[in-house]
Amino acid sequence: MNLSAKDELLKRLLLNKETPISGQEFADEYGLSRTAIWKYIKEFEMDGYEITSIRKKGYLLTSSPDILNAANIQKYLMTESFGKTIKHFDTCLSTQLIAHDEAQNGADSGTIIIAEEQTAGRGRLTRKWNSQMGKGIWMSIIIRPNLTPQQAPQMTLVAAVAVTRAIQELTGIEADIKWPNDILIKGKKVTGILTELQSDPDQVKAVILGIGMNVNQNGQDFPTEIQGIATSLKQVTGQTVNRAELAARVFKFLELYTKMYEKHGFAPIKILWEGFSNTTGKRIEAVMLNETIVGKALGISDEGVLEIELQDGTVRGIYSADINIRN
Ligand code: BTX
Repeated sequence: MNLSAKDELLKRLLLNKETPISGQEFADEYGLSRTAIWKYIKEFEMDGYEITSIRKKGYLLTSSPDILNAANIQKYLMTESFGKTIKHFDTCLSTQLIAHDEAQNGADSGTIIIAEEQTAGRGRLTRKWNSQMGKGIWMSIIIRPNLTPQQAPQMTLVAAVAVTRAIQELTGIEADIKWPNDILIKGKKVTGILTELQSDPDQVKAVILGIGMNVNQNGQDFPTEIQGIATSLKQVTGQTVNRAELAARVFKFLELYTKMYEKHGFAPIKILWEGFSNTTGKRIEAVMLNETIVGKALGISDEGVLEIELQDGTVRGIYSADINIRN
């Protein structure tokens, strides 16, 4: 995707902590004047970035107000273990890839891999997840719950409830959950969740929970093909949201609900989930790999399976699908 000159300049400053960015070279590359570059720098400073100007060399970023590193997030942390270890990357292909390696190497439950930008962020079924520099929360959480592989999809619902509660607590906005993994505001996707596993045949070794939250994008920051379906918290609230604080709230609820789930099973999560669901009671179309069915969503079972009543009155349990709401 093409970034604006201003966004590109910020990205280069963020990625080049050692090498100054030459204002003249950048201006030439973008066909701008040096004064235009200087104005961008002043705007970044107004946003809280600290930038040093080195004579004859260029600009160097020395401090950033809104970086998702451990120091910034841990200021807000209210957990026992989630977020105690945070590995932060300016850019990476996908935090899921790094988290899988870390989990394989024995990372503790609650370890977070988080990035400012993903260049190959992924959704389900090899779909792409747009993960623009500095605008969202792109993270993978390693959790080691005591679960069988069959139970693991329930962790998607645990995460969906945690994210929705965190958004509600920090911004006052009540988002909807569309089964199984979309968090929507006014029908547009603000967060996606991807649950992957490392497992033995009868015991999960690690759940790698990928959470992608759109936080501070403006509408035009999204690629055109998703502008109609994606939204960010900034677009909804009209205000810039503190990403580090939001990430810490997600960890708080994720730890709380994971513990609740391990102790009391899925029943309390189901109640919370139903409270946020925009799927239950609706006429829906469930698109699966090999078939599409239409019916009324009755709700989720005690296992987290979506139950759909078909036209002939029979009830089908769906484990994984894309849901389109018909009314
Ligand atoms: P999903 O398969 O349900 O959704 C993917 C679809 O959502 C895409 O095909 C596209 O239509 C749309 N989309 C892409 N990017 C965005 C976006 N930023 N906002 C709204 N809609 C979008 C959802 O998969 C699971 C996404 C998990 C992303 C996290 S980020 C951290 C971790 N690392 C990683 O590579 N993935 C996860």
